[in-house]
Amino acid sequence: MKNLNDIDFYFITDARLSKKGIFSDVEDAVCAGCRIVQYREKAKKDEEMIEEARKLMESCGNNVIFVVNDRVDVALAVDADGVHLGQKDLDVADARKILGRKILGVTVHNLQEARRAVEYGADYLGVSPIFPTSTKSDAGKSCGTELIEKIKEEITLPIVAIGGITKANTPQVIRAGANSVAAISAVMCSDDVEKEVRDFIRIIHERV
Ligand code: TZP
Ligand code: MG
Repeated sequence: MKNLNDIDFYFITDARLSKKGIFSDVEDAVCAGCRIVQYREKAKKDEEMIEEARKLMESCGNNVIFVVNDRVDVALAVDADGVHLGQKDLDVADARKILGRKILGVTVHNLQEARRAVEYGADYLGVSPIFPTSTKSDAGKSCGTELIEKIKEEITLPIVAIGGITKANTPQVIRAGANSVAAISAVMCSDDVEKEVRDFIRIIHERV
């Protein structure tokens, strides 16, 4: 069963940083026990994205949530489980209308954005960037784990922390209240994606 309350490590594809390709990476992540995969692709043509998304969705099967970054149209075309949107993408209120009951994740950088995302129907929040990152050039100033604590005080939606996350700083992020962490470079720069994802999942569940 797909349930946002079960997510721990949140896997995001990155064709530029990948060593073995995104299809192999997603298979590895699923094998490692990851419960949510985001297809993130900024450069390809629509039809190629749709083809890739379809293929990745097959690897995710019936138990792993599959969401598409940025592109509501691609998500609908492949009947993905949902979409992840940033503040510069389609507005959350409009996206909710289009998506019906599909999962809607929204990146937030402060408490006001978090409140608005909740009000207009987000299902989970991506809090970003927790630490400095070079993977996303326009990620903005890092908010630290303090923002997770602040959001957690008044919002009950699952929180996915992203930006500069490593195995070493994951305990601090989970202690602050994140339900899940996403890490791109920390996983992609390894030759063994499956092992990295397994390690992250173990660390997330360890008593911290
Ligand atoms: N959104 C906010 S920060 C980020 C994205 C996609 C990049 C995270 O990459 P890394 O390598 O885990 O810092
Ligand atoms: Mg976006």
